[in-house]
Amino acid sequence: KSYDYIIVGGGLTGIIVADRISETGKSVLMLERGGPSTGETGGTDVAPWANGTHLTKFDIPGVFESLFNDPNPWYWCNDITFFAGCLLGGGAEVNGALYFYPRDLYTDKVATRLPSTDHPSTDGKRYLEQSHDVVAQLLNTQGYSSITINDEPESKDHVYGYSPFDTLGGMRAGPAATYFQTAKERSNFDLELYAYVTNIVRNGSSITGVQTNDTSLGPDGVVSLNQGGRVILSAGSFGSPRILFQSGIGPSDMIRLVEGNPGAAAHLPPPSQYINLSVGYNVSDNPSINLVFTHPSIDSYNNWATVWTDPRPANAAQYLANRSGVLAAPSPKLSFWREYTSSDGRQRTMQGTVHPGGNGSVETSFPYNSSKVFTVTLYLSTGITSRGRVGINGSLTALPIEYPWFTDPVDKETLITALEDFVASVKQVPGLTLITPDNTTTILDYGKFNNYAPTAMNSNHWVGSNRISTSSSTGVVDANCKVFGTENLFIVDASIMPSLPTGNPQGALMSMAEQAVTKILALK
Ligand code: 6FA
Ligand code: ABL
Repeated sequence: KSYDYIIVGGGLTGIIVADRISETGKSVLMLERGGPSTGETGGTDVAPWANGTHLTKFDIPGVFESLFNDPNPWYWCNDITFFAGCLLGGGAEVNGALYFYPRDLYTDKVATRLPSTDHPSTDGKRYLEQSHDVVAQLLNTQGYSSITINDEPESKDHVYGYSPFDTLGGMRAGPAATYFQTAKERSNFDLELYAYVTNIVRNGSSITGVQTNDTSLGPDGVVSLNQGGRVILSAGSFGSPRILFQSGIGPSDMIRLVEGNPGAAAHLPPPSQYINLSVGYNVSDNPSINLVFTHPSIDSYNNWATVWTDPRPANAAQYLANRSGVLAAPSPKLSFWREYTSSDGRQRTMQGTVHPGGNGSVETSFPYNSSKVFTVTLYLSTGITSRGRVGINGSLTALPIEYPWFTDPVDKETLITALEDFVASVKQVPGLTLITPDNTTTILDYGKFNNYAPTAMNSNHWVGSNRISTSSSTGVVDANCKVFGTENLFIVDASIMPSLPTGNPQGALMSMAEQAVTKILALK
């Protein structure tokens, strides 16, 4: 069987692309390397306390933090050195579900398909809000005001609000619960799970199909395009670059690594057909740093340690009864923003996220009560100038070759200023104590990361490794998301986004995917 469109990757953006294209009647195949995720998609990783239901790890928002201490974390991609979800739904199944409408893109379509909520419990009440209230008090002393965040996407200076999520009916939703549900009803839409794409098959600039590991899908595992067909890569910021390298597209040092791998080398086109593009360069991720506080009012919720195996019985019963209560929401409780004008004259945005618990990140010589801690993550977002590079090693593992955080010292200086501003009025909130860093470490020392591992600045928001641009010397795809130097290869995923949005990126990425499909379908 051959197709008009082959979508590689059934993650956050790939599902949207597949749904919107299948809507037109074109034949669409979506190839996803992982298996099912939520109960609705056939996932079976049901919580031990939800026996007899279809409520999996990916359905129950309140088990989010347990994804990071699961003894068998099969859902993380095993050949990427940072967190990425390799299952149907991709990152949207394993993320914190924070969902911000972008301030500068067209989002009506996305918001109609998947509206955000800042009160995910089905009874409309909010739970476990102590850390929200304490930080709101602190921010009030600094001139911030409270807003409903997604009602005013433009407001990103001195504002805070209840964190909004992409849950529906007290369950994790994302594209798998929305766009995928309409796509899968169409007879012109096919999905293959556990289908790993290594490379695209091409004749010079003309793409003829994709190479998979599944020989039931076609001769030697190759799935072919129909005449005039197109391949769209949606394999993510690490996954899409790796497919390009294995297709002879990218910088020569990366293609050389593929040539050195006998299995992969066999699929490379002849060197005369290599396309030299800056694949992997220009990647960015928010630098972030955690502060841990204690306050007598806080319930740290056992640092989320038992939500998967043994949650508080009343909370489990309430969630099972009607998807309400503490477990209907992931950990974040409050989000806030402040704009800075840095010493280079550029505007940079600081974002903060607050969640109860310390997740083992507490380092202090202070005596403190671990049942009363909460974490504030400060990120630097829009306006950052630091960029890194992602690529592969000789075993084809995808990884950062140059870390993207603080390659420009002005980014670092701005985040340190933001940290100092944030803690400046701690004493004005009765009972509030900063415990990491504690009073033996100044914010300046902490913010210089003398004791802070560079990779701890990771935010899992990698964008830009195949950035969209006006020319092949500065980017990988053109304004229609088409890979330079090809006739029918496109990329729509986080890798094309040239710089970070003001908040956690999934809302902006979904909006981007809607726009991208519109452009691709308009192309003759
Ligand atoms: N973003 C938010 O907006 N809010 C959050 O709260 C948030 N939290 C997290 C988080 O807690 C974690 C741990 C992570 C990892 C990310 C978070 N993000 C958050 C970021 C957000 O999820 C990502 O930015 C977003 O998912 C990126 O969307 P993409 O579509 O670009 O990429 P995905 O990883 O979602 O999908 C790629 C898909 O391709 C996967 O399903 C993968 O299995 C598949 N794939 C990859 N290579 C393939 C191959 N060779 N063949 C076939 N399939 C492949
Ligand atoms: C995001 O956007 C980030 O990518 C995640 O790192 C973040 O979750 C979520 N949203 C929620 O804010 C954090 C967890 O809260 C930590 O417990 C965990 O150690 C960390 O991700 C791992 O990167």
